[in-house]
Amino acid sequence: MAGNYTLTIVKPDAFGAGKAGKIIAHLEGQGFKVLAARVLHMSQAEAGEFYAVHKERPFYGSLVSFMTSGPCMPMVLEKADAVAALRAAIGATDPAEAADGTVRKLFAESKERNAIHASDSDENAQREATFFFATTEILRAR
Ligand code: 3AN
Repeated sequence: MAGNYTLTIVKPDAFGAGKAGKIIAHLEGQGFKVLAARVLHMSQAEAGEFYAVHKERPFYGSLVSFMTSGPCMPMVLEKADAVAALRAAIGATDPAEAADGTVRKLFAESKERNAIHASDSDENAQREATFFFATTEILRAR
């Protein structure tokens, strides 16, 4: 299934503002299928591990504290060429630079509180999907 799925997270800003339903509807309208979904409030340790790749970046501490500030909604999404398709659908990291019609242009507040996460490679999609979901949960939905 490599290449056909990716991991997204409706982040605490968007989830807390009641935008999860609109974001899911937006993505389903573009042909993404939800294979797995859950709501959780990440611990510092969980968010720190999820974003370990950014450990040396100046915004790491702030990112971890934002991602643990409230519940979020990880989902595994299926579509052909899913990683690239979702990156295009969410838009640039900074909503001020995101193209019209992208999730971040429509729903994000700022470069940090930017509504949604999307895996940036097939390798990370696999790591991130199995960070939140058992492989069986993902396969069962297909
Ligand atoms: P993207 O989410 O577009 O892949 P990354 O991987 O560069 O962006 O950054 C991961 C997350 O870190 C972003 N979604 C955003 O919440 C946060 N972030 C990135 N750059 C900054 C920044 N300059 N200041 C604050 N937060 C940032």
